[in-house]
Amino acid sequence: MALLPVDCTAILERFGPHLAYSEGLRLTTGVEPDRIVDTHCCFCGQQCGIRLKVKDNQVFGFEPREDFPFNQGMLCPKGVKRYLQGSHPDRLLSCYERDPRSPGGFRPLPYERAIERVASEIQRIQSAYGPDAFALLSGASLTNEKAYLIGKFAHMALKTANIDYNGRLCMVSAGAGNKKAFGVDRAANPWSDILKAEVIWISGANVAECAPITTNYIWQAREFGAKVIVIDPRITPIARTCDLFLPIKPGSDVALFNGVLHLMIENDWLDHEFINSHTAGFNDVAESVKAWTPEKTAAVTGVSERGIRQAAEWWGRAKTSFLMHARGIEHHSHGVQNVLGAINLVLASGRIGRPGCGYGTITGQANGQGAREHGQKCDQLPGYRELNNPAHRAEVAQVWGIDPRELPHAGADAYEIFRKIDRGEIRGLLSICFNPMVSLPDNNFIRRALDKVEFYAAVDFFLNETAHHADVVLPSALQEEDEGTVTQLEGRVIKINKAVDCPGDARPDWKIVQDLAHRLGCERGFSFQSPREIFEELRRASRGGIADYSGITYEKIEKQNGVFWPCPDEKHTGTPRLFEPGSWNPVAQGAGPFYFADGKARFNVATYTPSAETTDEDYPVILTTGRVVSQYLSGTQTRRIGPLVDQYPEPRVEMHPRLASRLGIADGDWTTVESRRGQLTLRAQVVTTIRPDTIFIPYHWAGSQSVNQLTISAQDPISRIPEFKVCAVRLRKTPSTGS
Ligand SMILES: Nc1nc2c(c(=O)[nH]1)N[C@H]1C(S)=C(S)[C@@H](COP(=O)(O)OP(=O)(O)OC[C@H]3O[C@@H](n4cnc5c(=O)[nH]c(N)nc54)[C@H](O)[C@@H]3O)O[C@H]1N2
Ligand SMILES: Nc1nc2c(c(=O)[nH]1)N[C@H]1C(S)=C(S)[C@@H](COP(=O)(O)OP(=O)(O)OC[C@H]3O[C@@H](n4cnc5c(=O)[nH]c(N)nc54)[C@H](O)[C@@H]3O)O[C@H]1N2
Ligand code: SF4
Ligand SMILES: [Mo]
Repeated sequence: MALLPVDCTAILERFGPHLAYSEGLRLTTGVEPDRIVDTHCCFCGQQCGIRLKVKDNQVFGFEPREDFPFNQGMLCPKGVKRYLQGSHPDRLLSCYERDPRSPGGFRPLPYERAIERVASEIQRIQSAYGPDAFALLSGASLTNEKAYLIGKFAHMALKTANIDYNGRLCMVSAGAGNKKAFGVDRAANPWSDILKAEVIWISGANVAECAPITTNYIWQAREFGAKVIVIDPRITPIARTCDLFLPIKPGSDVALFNGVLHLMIENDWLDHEFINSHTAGFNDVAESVKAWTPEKTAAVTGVSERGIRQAAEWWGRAKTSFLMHARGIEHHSHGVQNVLGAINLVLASGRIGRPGCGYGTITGQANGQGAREHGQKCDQLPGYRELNNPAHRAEVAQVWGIDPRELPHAGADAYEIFRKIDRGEIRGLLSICFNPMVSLPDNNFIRRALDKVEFYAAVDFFLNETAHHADVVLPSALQEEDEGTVTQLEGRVIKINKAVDCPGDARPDWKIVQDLAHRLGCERGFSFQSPREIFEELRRASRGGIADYSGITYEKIEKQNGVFWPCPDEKHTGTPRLFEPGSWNPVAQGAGPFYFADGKARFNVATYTPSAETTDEDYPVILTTGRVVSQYLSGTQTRRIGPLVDQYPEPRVEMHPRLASRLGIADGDWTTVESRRGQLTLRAQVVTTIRPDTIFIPYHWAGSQSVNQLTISAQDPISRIPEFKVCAVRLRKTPSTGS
């Protein structure tokens, strides 16, 4: 079961001679499909519409969907190749249990025996150490139905407080910032509003590589005359086509936002009417940004005063605008402060809730939005309700038919779960759709924790690097092997349709979880026959919550090609623009557009603090990390798709020629990068597109190539997101790989 970055042999053997590319991205084959299934891409949060071609229970090709309003016939390289993972030889087709004597360290296990073994370990651990000693980790690639059921399983069957999901590494800073400022956590506008914006502000988002279809919206807006401002320590592909690029020092965005607000106030580029009628807290924020003069802002951010003034003027004077950000400002130990700083600029301008006046975080994973709404976050219940709120507990307990006192309270976040394992407080772990050995920071610590845990079971369709440490592995379904709903980055709930059956013993996650619940003696509440039945309960459980899906049905999604939440009843068509006057809002009840009792948005003082680890004589260079276009997340899926591997075969250390020459490093040289937590050796990629004080390494690779050996486990105190975007390193030329 070694990871083989090969093209999908089975598919190529079968259909290879017929494969041909034509019309740009469109794949044509000489094979006639039995069926064509309209669905969506399994990868990023944009959820492009895709049409899968199926023959003999195998997906062998695709077409982009012209009819889906978001991508309108476009796809990125990952979407184009996504179906190649389906019949990869590494696909898990049966359950496995650890057995050091078997080849690869695992031996196959019948499904029922695997369920039996996991359930009995859960019972053993929970009766010896208490319910919270067994933890669950889940994921945002899961459909709403799966996310909902996994949350219910944790809270009602296991009764553990300790469930969290991989969105903890992703968008929680944006979520927390949005809740503080707007009372709700969802993109405020549909992406079509980008087209009407005069100024587009992009902070910390490598749009062209990570949200490729969004590039098209931005470029169309440029055609109509929009000015594009990009803030990033690297000249990313979108930055190459922008009108103003601010090469920020990693970790200092909140200072930039405060500096721009300072200039907006000084020049009276404010919407006083909006601030007075629709917001609270402006005066405190105005006071707090007084100190952020252009001189001070420039000194802290490394951006020129001229650049700061230009950005403030364009933003300040615009009539319409769209501000978006992604992990570049969110992956920080002060990620929430960064987000609040960004929102303050939007609120001061008054440009939100109207056509062409928008704001949103670019979500990450397929269901980055929906999977953070239905109860798999460590403090959450369905409908974006809170575990520690007595009214919310009562509402959900009623739907589940239990006493609210049976529900646990908020538990540990995804990283804290590993600290608790290390301390012996958590003894057992089940992960579904999460690969912490690659994706969590300081992953040498994660490995040590995994060595300590008494029992670990993983559910995945590939044996990912964390599952290598498992005692039992259960094979799950690929996205195209089940149906369900997903909520894409605009807040539009869409439908994933089943194209093929699961191979071998693999089955959808919800079935595995339900079988476990049954084996634990929990039949009641876990008797769903289909994702549709789960969705019907989710609708009821979310009714009256902030993320209200109660008026959404599978039929309405098909008919409307997606439904934006909130959608409180079956006659309602959904809410594309969240804060539009007159939009349905369960909290303000007509008092105003924002989700607080008085209907007003909140300005929040956004405080600058340096990153947890700053550079010094020993570790003089900033390391920042992120993505490349052809690879996806921890790489489990895309490192198995040959053509994507060919595009970017191995991680490289991006560095500026000035830094490289100071260290005697030439392009392609082996370079050892070392932090206080670990080291790795990769080839250098010398580029003029990065700040000379910063290096960049993509994180999609495992083992000795994993950059998370170096990163720091500092977390934001509010959102608990790890600081993936800044740590201090030193580097040197190395004669060879050293490995
Ligand atoms: N190709 C591809 N696409 C993806 C994914 C993938 O793995 N591969 N993953 C999906 C997921 S889950 C996510 S979360 C999104 C992520 O999408 P993005 O957030 O756009 O991607 P990242 O590469 O993590 O970081 C974005 C940018 O932040 C910059 N940056 C680093 N530090 C700072 C800083 O302090 N300030 C500012 N302003 N910028 C900074 C980096 O240089 C980088 O260009 O992409 C989604 N789409
Ligand atoms: N250094 C650094 N580290 C980072 C980041 C960074 O920018 N820099 N970004 C962070 C971000 S934004 C994210 S989102 C995380 C992602 O981190 P992870 O969530 O660990 O990454 P994935 O690759 O999505 O891992 C999920 C696993 O789920 C499996 N999977 C996919 N779909 C399903 C499904 O439907 N069911 C089941 N059972 N399994 C499934 C995949 O095969 C894979 O093995 O990484 C974070 N880590
Ligand atoms: S942009 Fe995202 S959703 Fe669209 S094809 Fe690419 S990975 Fe898939
Ligand atoms: Mo993410």
